[in-house]
Amino acid sequence: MVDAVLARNTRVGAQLITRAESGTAAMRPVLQLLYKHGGGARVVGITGPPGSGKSTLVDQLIGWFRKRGLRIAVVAVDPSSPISGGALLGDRLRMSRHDGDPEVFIRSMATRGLLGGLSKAVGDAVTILDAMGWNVILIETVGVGQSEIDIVRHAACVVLLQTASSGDAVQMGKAGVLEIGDIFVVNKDDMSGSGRIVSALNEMLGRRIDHGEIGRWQPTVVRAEAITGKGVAEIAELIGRRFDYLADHPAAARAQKISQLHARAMEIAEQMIGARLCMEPGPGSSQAKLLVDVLERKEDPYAYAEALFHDRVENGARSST
Ligand SMILES: Nc1nc2c(ncn2[C@@H]2O[C@H](COP(=O)(O)OP(=O)(O)OP(=O)(O)O)[C@@H](O)[C@H]2O)c(=O)[nH]1
Ligand SMILES: [Mg+2]
Repeated sequence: MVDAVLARNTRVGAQLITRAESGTAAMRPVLQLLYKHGGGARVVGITGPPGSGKSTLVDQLIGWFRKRGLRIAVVAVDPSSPISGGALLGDRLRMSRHDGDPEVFIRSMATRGLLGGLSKAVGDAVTILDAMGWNVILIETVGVGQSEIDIVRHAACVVLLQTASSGDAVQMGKAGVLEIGDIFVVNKDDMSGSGRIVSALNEMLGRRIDHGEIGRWQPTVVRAEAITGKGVAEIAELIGRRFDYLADHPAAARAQKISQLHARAMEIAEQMIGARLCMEPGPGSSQAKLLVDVLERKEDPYAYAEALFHDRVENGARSST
């Protein structure tokens, strides 16, 4: 399967992503091999509030990149809804004009049935797609809070969409979402009120510059109409410029990668610890007495939690090494 993926077999690539999603341990050596073949893809996150035009923009970007001969993979992520059929179906429809193009690969991912978190699954999907040699990997995800920020951590360039109607930049600022944007797009510029959001964003980004970030990558605000294609060339060129910037600033690029890899490993470790803790659903025999002590208030729940952690995670680790 690894050979098939390295030979860019998209059917096998899709199968491996499904297996990675289910969190099976058998994927570990596969991912390990594939990771060594990666590193070439430009990974771009596209995020923003529900309905802000992310899929429409992704569709336009696919068209722009295809004209330049690039091979594109898209991961459309829906972390918000447990049964995301509707939204993801919409995504598929909006990108459907690329359906017959073998140089375009579109994959949807939802929370349902995922063990160990969506962000981890997206990381594995990126590992697989990167090894397949796609030039650009676009990750589309709804941007509303921390879990979405985790997802865009897999990207070296983050495009953040806003619209006048979604439009409370202050709210986004509070959620910490503004910090992660490298390129800001005020989409649906055909609708009224986008001027206000452009000024609000520029003002906030200006403050970022005042905080001693001169000489670093300076985010730009672009006005766009994804539906007509207005602003798309500028966005695509800015994405290119972001990667040029990273190539010209290897120390900054390396620091970003290192912190992303650490965050990714923390996510994986957290899942490993969780799996160890839950290997038995109830108390084991050695813990049953302690639980009675908690019941009788001789001990408290923290003491019981520590015992669980000690037995299952610490001792579990020792017995498996
Ligand atoms: N008026 C206007 N409508 C747009 C524009 N861009 C996208 N839309 C419309 O906005 C709606 C939502 O677009 P999507 O591309 O699905 O938005 P999204 O952010 O991917 O939505 P979710 O994935 O559901 O969060 C669709 O009906 C689009 O046709 C634009 O520039 N102007
Ligand atoms: Mg969408």
